[in-house]
Amino acid sequence: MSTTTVRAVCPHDCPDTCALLVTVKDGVATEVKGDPDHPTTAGVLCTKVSRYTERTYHPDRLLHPMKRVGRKGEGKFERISWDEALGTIAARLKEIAARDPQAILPYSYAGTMGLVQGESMAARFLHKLGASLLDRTICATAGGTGYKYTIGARIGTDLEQFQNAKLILIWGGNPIASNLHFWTRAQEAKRRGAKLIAIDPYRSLTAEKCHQHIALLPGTDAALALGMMHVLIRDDLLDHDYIARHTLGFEQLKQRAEEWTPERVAGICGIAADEVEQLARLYGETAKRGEAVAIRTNYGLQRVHGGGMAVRNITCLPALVGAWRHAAGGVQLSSSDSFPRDFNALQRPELLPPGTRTINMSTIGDDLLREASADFGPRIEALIVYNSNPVAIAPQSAKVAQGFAREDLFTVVLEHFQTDTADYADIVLPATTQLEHVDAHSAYGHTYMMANNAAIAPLGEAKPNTEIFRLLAARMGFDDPCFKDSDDVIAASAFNGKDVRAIHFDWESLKRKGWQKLNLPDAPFAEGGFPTPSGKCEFFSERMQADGLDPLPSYIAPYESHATNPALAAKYPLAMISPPARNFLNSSFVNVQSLRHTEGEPHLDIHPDDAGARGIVAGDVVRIFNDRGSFVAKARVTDKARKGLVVGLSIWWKKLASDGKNANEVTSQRLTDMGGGPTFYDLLVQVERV
Ligand SMILES: Nc1nc2c(c(=O)[nH]1)N[C@H]1C(S)=C(S)[C@@H](COP(=O)(O)OP(=O)(O)OC[C@H]3O[C@@H](n4cnc5c(=O)[nH]c(N)nc54)[C@H](O)[C@@H]3O)O[C@H]1N2
Ligand SMILES: Nc1nc2c(c(=O)[nH]1)N[C@H]1C(S)=C(S)[C@@H](COP(=O)(O)OP(=O)(O)OC[C@H]3O[C@@H](n4cnc5c(=O)[nH]c(N)nc54)[C@H](O)[C@@H]3O)O[C@H]1N2
Ligand code: SF4
Ligand SMILES: [Mo]
Repeated sequence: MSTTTVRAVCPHDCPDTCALLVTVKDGVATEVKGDPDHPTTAGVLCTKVSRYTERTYHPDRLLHPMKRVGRKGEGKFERISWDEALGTIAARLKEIAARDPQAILPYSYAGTMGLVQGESMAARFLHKLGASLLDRTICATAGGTGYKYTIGARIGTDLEQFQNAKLILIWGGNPIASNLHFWTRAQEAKRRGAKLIAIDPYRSLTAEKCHQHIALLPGTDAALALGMMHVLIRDDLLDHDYIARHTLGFEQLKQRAEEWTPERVAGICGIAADEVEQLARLYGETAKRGEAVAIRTNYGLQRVHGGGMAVRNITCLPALVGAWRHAAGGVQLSSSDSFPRDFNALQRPELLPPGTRTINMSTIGDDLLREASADFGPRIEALIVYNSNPVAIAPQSAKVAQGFAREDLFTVVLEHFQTDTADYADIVLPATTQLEHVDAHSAYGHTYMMANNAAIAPLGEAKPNTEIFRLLAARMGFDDPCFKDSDDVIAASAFNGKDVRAIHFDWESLKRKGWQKLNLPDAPFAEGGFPTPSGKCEFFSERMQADGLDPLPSYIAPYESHATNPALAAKYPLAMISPPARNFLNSSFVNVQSLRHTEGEPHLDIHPDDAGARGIVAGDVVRIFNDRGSFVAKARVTDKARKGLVVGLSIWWKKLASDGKNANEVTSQRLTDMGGGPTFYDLLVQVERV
C-alpha cells in the first residue's frame, strides 16, 4: 500500500485560495486538509472543501461524454464516445463559423479560478475560432472599476496585516461564510483590542459577531461613505500631509461632501444620523491617534445600481485619514492586480480577429433571445459553457432558461455534474476536478502564487478543460504550435518572472513548494505611488468624467426602492437580497448531500413585522414574486432581516428546489453604474403564503 501527500490548491471562487494537502492511498484521494505551513491557510479549510473527496467521488460525477436524447432542459442523455462527441461539435462549429464565427459564444466564469483550466487553452481556441468575446462581469467588475478609478489597481491592505488594525470596518461582506481566513485575522485583531463593525442590511453570521452592526438599506453605501467624508472634513479628522502629497481633488471633494450631512445620509440609508456621526468619528479619531484603521470591503454592496460608486467612495476614505501609512491600514477589495500574470502568454490575444464583438455575461437572458441586427451582430447560434452554471446563476432566470431552450441553439457544456445548465446541452463533456489536473493560481484575497499538482488520475473518461480544447483545436485543423502546449508549459508562463514582484517564480520549484509569496512592500501606498494616471488617490477622476460619470464621489440610488420607484414599491414593497449560503459556493456543492442537508432547503428570512402583516409564521411555505417571476421558499421569521428586507441565501440548483426555481427568477438584468455588472441585490418583491 502506498500513501503520498500531494500539494494542491483550492480552485473555488473564494478570496482565500487555500493551500491543500491531499492524502492519496493507492491512487485514491482519501483526505483533503489545509496546509498548516501556508500562512493564510494555516491548516484550516472551510466545511465545503474539507469534504472535497465527497465531491470528487460523488456518484453523480459525469464520467463520459453524452448527447441529449430528450427535450432541452429535461435532462435525458445517452452515453457517446469522445470521438463522436468531438466530431459532432467540430462539424457544427465549422458550419456556423463558415457563416460567422461570432455566432458562437463561450460562457465561462470561475468554477475553477485556475489560470490554466480557466482561460488559457480555452481562450486560444476561441480566439482562433473568432468566437464572440465574453465580458466576464457576473461578480466583481462594478466595484473593481470604482476601485481602479480611485486608487489605480486592485491592490490593497495585505490579509496578513489585518490582525494589527485597531478598527476594522467589514463593509458589505460576510467573511465567516465567504472569506474565512480574513475572519481569522479579524478575530485576532479583536483579541488584541480592535473594534469590528459590520455594515450590512442583514445581520449575517459575521455581523452577529462584530461589536457593532450598521444595518443600512441595500444599495445606499455610497451615501454612508459621503456622510463619513462630511464628518471627517467638518471635524478636521484628516491627515493634511497625506492629502496634500498623495491625493488629487481634495478641494472639490470638500465642496461635494458638505452637501452630505449625517441627517440627509440617515434618511437615505434608513439608519440614525448618530450612527453616521459615530462611525465617522471613530474612524477619524482612531486614525488621528496614529492607530491603524482598515476596511475590508467585499462584493455584497456592489450588486446594485450604484455599486461601482459605492466602492469608489469607500476607497477614498483611507487617504483622507492617512490610513495607508500603516501596513494594517487602508482598504482591501481585491489583491488580484498584485500578481504579474501574463495573460498574453496564457491566452494568445493575437489569434483574435480584430473587431470581434463582446457580449456581457450578465445579460445572457436577453442576448440569447436577440435576433441578428446591425447593432448586435449575428444571432447567437452556439454556446460553449465551461466553469459556470448560467441557468442557475444568471439574473432573470426565466429569460435565461428560455434562451437555453431554443431548439436552434447548439450548446456544449463541460462539467463535473449534470447541472441545471447541463440539462439544456446538446453535448455534455466530462471535466476533471482539481484533484485530477495541474494548475497555477493567483488569488484575490492574498498574495501567494500557488501550484496545484494532480493528486489522482482522471475519473472515468473525464478530461481537463485544456485537453478538451486541445482536442477540439485538432479537429478544427488549428495548427498553431500553441495548441500543443502541455498544461505544465502553460502553467510555467502564468506569471511574468521578469517582474520584480515574481522574481522567485519558477514553475517546477513552485510545484514542489506549493506556494510562494509575491515580493511586495508591506504597506502598498504608505508613500503614495498610486497606479492612477496622476500617481495619486483620485478624489477627482478625469477618467470618470471622460467615461460620462460624475468625477467626484456621488450617490446613485437603487433602480428599485421606495425612494426611487414608489409606484413599483406599492406593488412590491420588500427589498430582496440573495447572498451566498455558507455551505455552498455559488451553485457549486448544492448537490453534495451532507452540505445540502446542513442548509436544509431554500429559506426566506423575513422580519416579524413584515411576516405578521402577511399572516406568515415560521415554517410557512411562501411565494416570492415580482413582474419577472416567482419562486417558493420556507419562511424563517427573524429580525436578522431588517424591516422591509427579505433574504434568501443562495444559490440553489433549480432542480433541487421543490418548484424547480431559485432566487434568480426575481432578479433583473439591469446593469451597475460602471463595469457592466449585474444588480442581483437591487430589486423589490412581494411575499405571500402559499
Ligand atoms: N461559502 C461561500 N463562500 C463564497 C461564495 C459562496 O457562494 N459561498 N461565493 C464567493 C464569491 S463568487 C464571491 S463574489 C464572494 C461574495 O462574498 P461577499 O463579498 O461576502 O459578498 P456577498 O456574500 O454577496 O454579500 C456579503 C454581505 O453583503 C450584504 N449586502 C447585500 N447587499 C448589501 C448592500 O447593499 N450594502 C451592504 N453594505 N451590504 C450588502 C449581504 O447581506 C451579505 O451579508 O464570496 C465567495 N465566497
Ligand atoms: N441570486 C444571486 N445570483 C448570483 C449571486 C448571488 O449572490 N445571488 N452571485 C453571483 C456571483 S458573485 C458569481 S461569481 C456567480 C457564480 O457563478 P458561476 O461562476 O457559474 O459559479 P458556480 O455556480 O459555482 O458554477 C461553476 C460551475 O463550474 C463547474 N466547474 C468547476 N470546476 C470546473 C472545471 O475544472 N471544469 C469545468 N468544465 N467545470 C468546472 C462546477 O461544477 C460548477 O457547476 O453567480 C452570481 N449569481
Ligand atoms: S472555498 Fe475558500 S475557504 Fe474554502 S478551502 Fe477554498 S479557498 Fe479555502
Ligand atoms: Mo462572485
